[in-house]
Amino acid sequence: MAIERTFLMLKPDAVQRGLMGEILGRIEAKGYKPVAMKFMRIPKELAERHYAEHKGKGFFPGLIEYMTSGPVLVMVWEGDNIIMGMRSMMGKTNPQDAPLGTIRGDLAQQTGRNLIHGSDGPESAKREIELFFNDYEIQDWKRSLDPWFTE
Ligand code: D4T
Repeated sequence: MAIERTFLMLKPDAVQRGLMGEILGRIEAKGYKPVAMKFMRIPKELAERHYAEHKGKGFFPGLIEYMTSGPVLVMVWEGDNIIMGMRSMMGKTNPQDAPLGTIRGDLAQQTGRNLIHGSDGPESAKREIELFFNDYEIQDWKRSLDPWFTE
């Protein structure tokens, strides 16, 4: 068992389309545990730092404009192998390559409106959690249902 934490973000399209409940419901039903949540408008400078690896690419300006166009829900969730588990639940970056049953496969059409971000590995999870949250905003808490999700 590898209990991990991952950074997730419901992007502006998820908020504007009223899909927060639908997406959070899937993550909760899986049994993952929320440890931090914040509803915020990302400043341009923070969006550029978050997506620093894509700076210089053709889609970068549009990506930053989209990500800063309205409020987002940033979160930290915990679970067994959650980083890869959430990547599977989200489906591929391009929703047209994401199978039905995944968040993007069921609910999105285009890469530029793909609803959700999730860290792609332990190092990016650590970097992204630290970029968006202070320690006091992250809750270590026990849930009485935990033993029904993980042995
Ligand atoms: P995020 O980071 O948003 O969860 O996306 P992924 O981890 O699934 O994919 P990514 O880093 O390759 O892309 C980051 C972000 O850029 C947008 N994008 C990407 C885009 O608008 N056009 C493109 O061609 C690519 C590759 C979508 C997600």
